[in-house]
Amino acid sequence: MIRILAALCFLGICLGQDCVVSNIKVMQDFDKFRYAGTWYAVAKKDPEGLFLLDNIAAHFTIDEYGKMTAAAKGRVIILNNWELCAQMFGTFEDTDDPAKFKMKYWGAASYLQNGYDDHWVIDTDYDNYAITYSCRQEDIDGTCLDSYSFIFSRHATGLRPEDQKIVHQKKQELCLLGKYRRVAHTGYCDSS
Ligand code: RTL
Repeated sequence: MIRILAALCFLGICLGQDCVVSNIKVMQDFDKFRYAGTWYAVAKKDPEGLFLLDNIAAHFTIDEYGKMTAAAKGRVIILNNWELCAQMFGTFEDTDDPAKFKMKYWGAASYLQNGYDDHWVIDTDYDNYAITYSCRQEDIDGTCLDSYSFIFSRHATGLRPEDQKIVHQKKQELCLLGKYRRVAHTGYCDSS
């Protein structure tokens, strides 16, 4: 019996984890004012297609109307072999859930990607780590077919060991454990 329970637990069933996007738990009582400021991506799970490669940092601002905006930078390779530091901008629309935003984004240059993505804050302690998630395409069973996720830190050097434990748990809840790659910070975008 114990073994069967352990096996079910291993499959995620006893964690209440079914990988359905609408069942994903997000940050409770999210406070965008505390989220504001600079975050460095220390790990990411990529979506399909072109994406930010590394040296990714984002600065979130709340304007006088309470609307959140962001400026982000990251190394990209476009047109197969043109490497550059992409300067990106995003505006966030509030939704019924304070931790779930709709993000309109575009690049400083017209040849950079633009789009309209979910921006869900899964968890944060505001001072050290934040985990964001975006599902671009849902399957008919409600699970996600194309997602990306960032592990952000207030420091480019990484996360504290105590935060890594929480992040590991959240990756599992997102059904993305093992799908993240470390994001290098080499100074590539520092001068642009
Ligand atoms: C993140 C933080 C908040 C601001 C913005 C973000 C997303 C940027 C994306 C950029 C993709 C750029 C590409 C350029 C190549 O043409 C969530 C980091 C805007 C998704 C692929």
